[in-house]
Amino acid sequence: MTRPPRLGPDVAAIPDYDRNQPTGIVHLGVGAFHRAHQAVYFDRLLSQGETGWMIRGASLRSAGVADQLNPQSGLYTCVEQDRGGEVSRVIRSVRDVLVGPADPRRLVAAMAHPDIALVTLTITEKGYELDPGTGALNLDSAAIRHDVEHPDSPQTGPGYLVAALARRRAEGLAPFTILSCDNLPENGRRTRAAVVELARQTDPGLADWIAETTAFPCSMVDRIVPATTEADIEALAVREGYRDAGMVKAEAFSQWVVEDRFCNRRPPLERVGVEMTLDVAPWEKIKLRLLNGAHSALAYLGGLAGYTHVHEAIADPHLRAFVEALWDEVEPTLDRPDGFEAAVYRQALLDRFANPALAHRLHQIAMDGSQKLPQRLLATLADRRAGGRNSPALKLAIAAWMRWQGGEDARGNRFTVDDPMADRTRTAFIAGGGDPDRIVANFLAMGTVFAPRITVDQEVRAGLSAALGGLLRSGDTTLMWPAG
Ligand code: CS2
Repeated sequence: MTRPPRLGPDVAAIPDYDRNQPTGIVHLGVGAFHRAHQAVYFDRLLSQGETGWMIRGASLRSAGVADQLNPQSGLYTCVEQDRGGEVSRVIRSVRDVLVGPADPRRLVAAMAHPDIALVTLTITEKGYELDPGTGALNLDSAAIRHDVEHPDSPQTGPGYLVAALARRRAEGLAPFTILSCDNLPENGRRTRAAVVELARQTDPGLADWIAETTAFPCSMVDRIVPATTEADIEALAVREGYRDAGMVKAEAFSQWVVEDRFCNRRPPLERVGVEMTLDVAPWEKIKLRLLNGAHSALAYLGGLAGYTHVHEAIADPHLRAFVEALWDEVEPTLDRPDGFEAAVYRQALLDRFANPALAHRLHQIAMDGSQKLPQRLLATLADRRAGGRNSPALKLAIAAWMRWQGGEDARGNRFTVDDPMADRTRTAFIAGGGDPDRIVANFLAMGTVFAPRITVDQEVRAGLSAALGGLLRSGDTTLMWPAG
């Protein structure tokens, strides 16, 4: 059998728009989520005849995506997978991919180019170098210290933004709009805090200029994008007759809500289904607490029980009842924007989680829990305590995260905990010597994850200990919650 050709302009039958047009966007963190979300919206916009919104992608760590996409002229396939079947579309909005560490100055120069009006970000929660619990820039981080000492050849997302803005200011150019597309609460405000604070370390005048001139709109992004596997690439090759090392797969559902506050040219995203609004915060909270909160809870509790995928975990009657109880706890903490109906939203989430075609691995979601827990579960718990409400499902989810840090499921299978704080969380777990009170105390002592209003709360402490004690004794962690 001959090997299928690699995807490229001459291989796929691609409907046309002229890709030889100005690049208006630099995107930092060109992973699967960006390729299945923002880049798809911009591809649609360009297909409608809008110009000036091609994307220059950038990786801040490895050359992996550049090696996948550059030989394909930036082209890749987005495969939508639902129960009804699959729909593939070749996405053309990414021109090429730069690799930050290979040549940091080249990336800074690309961002400072006069055509660039917008810098979008999916650098993951940890990429902002903020304390997850407080949102303050982590000035002790080695990467931030590097960027303070070498502002012209940065390593971090905030470092690149500061370097490029400094150059634009020096050259008399307007700043670009900075649009965070990560699952952080008030992601625009947090990005602004990180960038202004970092600039202040080296150039207070620049910090003031950024604070006055640069817009950091908030945005809520939503699409489930499981990691692509080699089997997915093979299956696409069989179906389409070409090999695409950069393919991504996603559910059909996609949502993007963007705060309408730009300081430079603004793409007319409303033409391709993006909701432009003045206040994103209620939507962010709904999504972080209902979708991502349940995702993380299922990852730890379902993962400890030995499940591999989201659709398998949500089919377990105990875990399904647990997720429903968690959502009952979340609901009173939400501000309800017009058009939001909790019952409809929850049912849609259940259907999305149950999608077997995605094969979304719980381990993918379990990653970086120390960065995710504050906005997904801990803030909800704190809000409920302030309202005098008990939260057994939230406590069980948080206790399951603590148990997960031991790196062993309830059946004794070992796994690697993938988290920037894995050493500290593992020590917190091990040093507890199997005593739930001590383990919980060790975790609550981590000020960067747990806000003070949680750590000083004796009722929360006792509830977490009781839940963790049950999890440590249980050979089947799903039984920790009664089936509905
Ligand atoms: C998931 C998210 O991996 C995770 O932590 O919860 O990536 C989730 O799939 C997306 O936010 C859905 O929009």
